[in-house]
Amino acid sequence: MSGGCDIRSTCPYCGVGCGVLLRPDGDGGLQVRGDPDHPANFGKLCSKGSALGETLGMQGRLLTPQINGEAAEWDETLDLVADRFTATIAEHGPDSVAFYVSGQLLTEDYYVANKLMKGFVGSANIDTNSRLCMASTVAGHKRAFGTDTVPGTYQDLEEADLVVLVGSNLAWCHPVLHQRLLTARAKHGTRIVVIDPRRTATCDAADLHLALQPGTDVALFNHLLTQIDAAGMVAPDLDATVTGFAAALAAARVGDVSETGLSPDDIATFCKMWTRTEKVVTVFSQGVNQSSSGTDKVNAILNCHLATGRIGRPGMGPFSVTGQPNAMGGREVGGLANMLACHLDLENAAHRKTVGEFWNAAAPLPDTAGLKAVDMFRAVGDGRIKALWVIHTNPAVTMPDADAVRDAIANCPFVVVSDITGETDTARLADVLLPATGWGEKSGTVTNSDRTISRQRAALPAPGSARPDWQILTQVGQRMGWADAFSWSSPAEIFAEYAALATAALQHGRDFDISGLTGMDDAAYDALPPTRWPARAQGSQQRFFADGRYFHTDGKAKMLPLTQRAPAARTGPKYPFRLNTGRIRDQWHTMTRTARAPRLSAHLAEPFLDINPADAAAMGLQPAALVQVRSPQGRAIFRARHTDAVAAGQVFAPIHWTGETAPAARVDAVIPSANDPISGQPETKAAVVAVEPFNAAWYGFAVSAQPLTPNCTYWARVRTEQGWRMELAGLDAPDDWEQMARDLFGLQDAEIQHASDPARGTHRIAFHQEGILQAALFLSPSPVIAMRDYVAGLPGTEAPQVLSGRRPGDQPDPGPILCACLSVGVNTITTAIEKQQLLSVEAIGTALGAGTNCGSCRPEIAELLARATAQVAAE
Ligand SMILES: Nc1nc2c(c(=O)[nH]1)N[C@H]1C(S)=C(S)[C@@H](COP(=O)(O)OP(=O)(O)OC[C@H]3O[C@@H](n4cnc5c(=O)[nH]c(N)nc54)[C@H](O)[C@@H]3O)O[C@H]1N2
Ligand SMILES: Nc1nc2c(c(=O)[nH]1)N[C@H]1C(S)=C(S)[C@@H](COP(=O)(O)OP(=O)(O)OC[C@H]3O[C@@H](n4cnc5c(=O)[nH]c(N)nc54)[C@H](O)[C@@H]3O)O[C@H]1N2
Ligand code: SF4
Ligand SMILES: [Mo]
Repeated sequence: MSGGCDIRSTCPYCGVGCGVLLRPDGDGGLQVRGDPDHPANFGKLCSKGSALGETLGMQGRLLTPQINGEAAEWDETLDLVADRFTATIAEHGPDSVAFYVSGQLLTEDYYVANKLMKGFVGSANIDTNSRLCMASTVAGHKRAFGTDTVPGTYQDLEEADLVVLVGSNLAWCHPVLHQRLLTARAKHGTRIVVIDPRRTATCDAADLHLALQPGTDVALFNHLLTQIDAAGMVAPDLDATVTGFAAALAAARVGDVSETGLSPDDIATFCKMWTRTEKVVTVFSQGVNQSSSGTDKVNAILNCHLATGRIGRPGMGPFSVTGQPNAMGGREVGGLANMLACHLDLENAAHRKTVGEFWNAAAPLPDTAGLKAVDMFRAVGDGRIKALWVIHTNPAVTMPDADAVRDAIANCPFVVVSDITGETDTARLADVLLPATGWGEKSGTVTNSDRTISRQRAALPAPGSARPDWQILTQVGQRMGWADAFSWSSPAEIFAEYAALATAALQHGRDFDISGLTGMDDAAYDALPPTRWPARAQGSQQRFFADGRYFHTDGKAKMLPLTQRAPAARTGPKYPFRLNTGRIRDQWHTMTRTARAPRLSAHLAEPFLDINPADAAAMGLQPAALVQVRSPQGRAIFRARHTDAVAAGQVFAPIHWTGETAPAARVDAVIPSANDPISGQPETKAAVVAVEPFNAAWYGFAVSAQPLTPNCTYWARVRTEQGWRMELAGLDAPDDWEQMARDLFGLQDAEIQHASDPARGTHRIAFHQEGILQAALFLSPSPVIAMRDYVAGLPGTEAPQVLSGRRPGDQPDPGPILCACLSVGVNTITTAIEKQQLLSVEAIGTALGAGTNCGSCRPEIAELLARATAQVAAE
């Protein structure tokens, strides 16, 4: 149990929203453990959560405001921001300014940003990265239920007999929830189906993997609806609670399930499992949302749950898992350009009146939606937006058509960026940089995927002169002339106002109810335990839709007639591949925090492109070669990984690398801005691209005790315990490799060792100072062969034999790290499986420790095990 000086808080990464216990280590750092009492995780943490303590520290932190790259005082900086926004609004109108914010903001920050823009600037030009993330779900929920209601809870996944994961890599993206599901399965045999064009770590634990053609989810769920009807599983009293069934079924019957490319057997198996299992939860995520038909995909899933009445009851229902820690909270405060606070609607005059009067708004609230993310950056690009404030997000990397977005930001007359570091692609383009306090230093609330509101609490002092985001926004609001409306002095006061507004909003009969949290004083707010909404002051807390009542004016839910649409971009001879994108286990988005922990970078140290072996062979790609990916929008370079996890004709690349970590591998540079027409969410999982070998004249692998920034065509760097490691490649070989190496490392005078092999064209160069290895560089005309994890551990030691690139003969090579917590490598595991005849993940855990801490790597251990045992069987 928790010790006396632990501070309870919440993990700042994914929407599972795990509780953590923080204990300052007295050295500016924090010890982080899972909170055994938090209802999201009961003490568990994944690899990212367990490594939180290693991501803190002052290196790279933004400590003072900056104006045009020069340190500045807060007062002059805030005056400048307020003056420029005020002047721009006066000259060009309220719609000439915009805020682009984030589902990682705390609810209190978000509330202030939204109030400032919609209530006082008088524009709805505030949008958030949730547009790239949850917008299709929001729109789908509103179409079906009348409100953006997530009806389920985590416990439903544990009580279900069948869990269907659609476009969700739960094992890597919501690891603790995935572990909860697997624990429940061990107890009562839950069956798991994964619907994903790609084989992921989540598939390792699945009974059935449906690798459907990208973007064909509507065809599949439409077909399921027809099978529900054919099996007589339509809820008998459906008309009492749901409208639109007949039309939805008629549209579904027109559909053609063969578009999914799945075998008739698999389709039949899936439909049988679904129709015959009452307790079914359908989890969905970005494979559904990030699509030009994302909202229809959401409704296709909701249709099936509504038709069968499998919603609003324990162990069943549709369940959208949120990505960011406060994606849900942002929806609640109305952070999207088309929403008002507290699940009220911008277009509804009565709703506007309630909010406008409550806020004592300076201007009439805007009655139409503001610019959604993609349109917002287009408007920045064509000069309609003249002042932009970006808070807690990195759009120069993560927006589709990212090069165009980067140029738009660079050319905008006035750009303010609030971040914890100035070293991001977006921050580097700012006129004004505002230092924000980060996780561990700030205080407020977040709402996770199952509507549980949890406190984040500060455990460390603000570094330098950093301030919390809510305070920065408040101080700008005051300076723009609205001191009374922006007068809070703590997050508790903001939350109190927000809860009061939510209570006033209840007159409109929406779902969002936190009336039970009104009137909390500072002490009550400080002590607030995790609380799931509805948190009603009066009435029962029963689950949503249990009584068959929904939020459309007729009190019913709506099923929608849906038609399968292909992704917006079509493959053809010029762009024959379909590019899918997503996440890896141990990195968070643009890596500004996770990449600070060396062990999180050990899992996958370089941006990659997964390509089917048949495609790789047809292209003559050698293993580990670099490939160039081209689309009409731009280019990117990745390391090719040949794997049948992706089908022929499809490729997959991760989203995490940036101008700071691998400038040639920003995947969103090749993604077009093709939006879902209803939600405005861009299709970031189905671009079309050409893939060709990148004809590098040389490849390099470098390790260094000091940070380094090369200038060759391709490089990718990550932190290690001993410094940095990096992959490099260039189109032109330099005349003098030694000089090139000296320049790369900035080591003009260090002692050099150089071994070259003229026959192979390879060079190995090392630099020592006072007998200690500073840096080493391995060069080759083909991909470099070296024991990378071993070499990466050498800087800072004597390492006389570094140029061999190999561990001395008697020591085995553990291979790439698979278990980040206990640093166990792939080779160690496969060798132990073979030599010690280990036959289960548990046995491997007992023998090596791998997978026994956070458990995030257990699916991959299971895959190694499956491969090894298959090999044995074949022998
Ligand atoms: N480790 C880690 N975890 C994270 C994050 C992170 O950065 N790193 N980010 C968080 C955030 S903000 C989010 S939004 C979530 C995202 O969580 P997920 O949605 O689970 O993650 P993704 O990898 O984006 O995409 C999920 C899957 O969609 C599949 N997919 C692509 N196209 C289709 C399709 O047409 N149909 C179907 N059915 N599937 C398709 C992809 O192959 C991919 O495996 O993760 C959260 N958790
Ligand atoms: N191709 C493709 N593109 C995608 C996706 C995809 O699957 N494929 N996924 C999309 C999705 S779902 C999402 S959610 C987005 C995520 O994309 P982003 O939100 O752009 O990525 P992050 O790296 O999370 O950016 C957060 C920024 O906030 C900063 N920060 C950290 N803490 C604080 C703080 O307390 N205050 C302030 N002010 N700043 C702070 C960080 O340093 C970082 O610069 O990417 C989207 N883009
Ligand atoms: S699953 Fe991992 S990343 Fe997500 S909240 Fe929990 S510890 Fe954090
Ligand atoms: Mo997201």
